Amino acid sequence: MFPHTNDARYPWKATDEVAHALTAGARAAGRLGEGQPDDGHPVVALESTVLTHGLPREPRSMSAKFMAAFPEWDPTIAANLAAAKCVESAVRSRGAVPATIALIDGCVCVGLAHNELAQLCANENAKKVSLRDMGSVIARSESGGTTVAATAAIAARAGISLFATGGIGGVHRGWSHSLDFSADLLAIATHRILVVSAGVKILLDLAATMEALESLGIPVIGYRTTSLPRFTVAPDPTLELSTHVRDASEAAGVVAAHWSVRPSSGALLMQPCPEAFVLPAQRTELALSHALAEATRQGVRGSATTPFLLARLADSGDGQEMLEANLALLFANAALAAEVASALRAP
Ligand code: PSU
Ligand code: MN
Repeated sequence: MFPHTNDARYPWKATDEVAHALTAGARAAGRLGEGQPDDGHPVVALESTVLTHGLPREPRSMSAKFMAAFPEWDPTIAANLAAAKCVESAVRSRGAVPATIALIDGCVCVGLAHNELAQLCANENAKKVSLRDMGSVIARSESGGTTVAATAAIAARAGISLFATGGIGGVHRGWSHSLDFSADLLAIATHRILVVSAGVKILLDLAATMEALESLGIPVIGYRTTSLPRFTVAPDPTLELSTHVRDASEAAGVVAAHWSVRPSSGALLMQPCPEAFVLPAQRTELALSHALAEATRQGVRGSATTPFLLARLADSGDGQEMLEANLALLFANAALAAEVASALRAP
């Protein structure tokens, strides 16, 4: 059974390549008996809310600049599926195994076969599944995309310690009225996982999110940046990080040392959006102010807030650039996570 501690009433499923890599990895770590040599590859977990509640379900043509950077983009299939395939191939090309995590018909899936990925990307009824939602979706045999929080929880339980996403959730603007802060923060604080992102989603209260991360004891490691990456916008020089690294092996060193003292807690590695795709902060802020006002007018609350605001930004005048930036940073984070996963294996 997978994972071996699980209850048979609530099935988990891994793709063959993920199961193989995890079994070999566990053996190498001394958790299973000695036997064949460790021939497993490192594994990188990937979230799926970005597929079910973020990226378009229609095919999308991209700019010449984007196609030059990512020639494998397929403009003839659903954009969310095309994105998932590019993210997985970014992980594979760096020698790691991708494990896109989702709930499908109540089954906890760690890695999706192509047909499962295509079905999830096409499913308009897929739920947004965060920490609180997992039990209900599993018990009712429903399907959904897992948020950073839910993905981190499932990945850690499966024995995966690397996870790549776009931007993490955090403390929302207006938190003093709404007390809205993402379960992503709690999940990262309480699971053994390194989450690679392009920082905090720009729509949040970034300074308040930095304070929350510090209070929760979550290390935020800048990758070739000394200040906080802001998703599709350049890092904010006024929000200084406590530590930064120059390469994947240095990042692996910091997180391994973190786990030597706090083995059941997570960490964040943040790299800025690839320079060619960065959006100007002022234009994004302007679009965001309209989106936030509209959310207030419509009374959008709870788990609908983040997808609503991101969808409004995607519909703004900068929508295409925002989509391309979002994809470029997703691919870059997947590649970096795969590199750090390999570096963590190195003796
Ligand atoms: N990307 C999107 N839309 C989303 C998310 C990502 O385009 O909704 C998800 C991420 O999975 C992240 C979550 O973990 O939003 C945070 O939502 P909340 O603030 O409700 O916790
Ligand atoms: Mn929320």
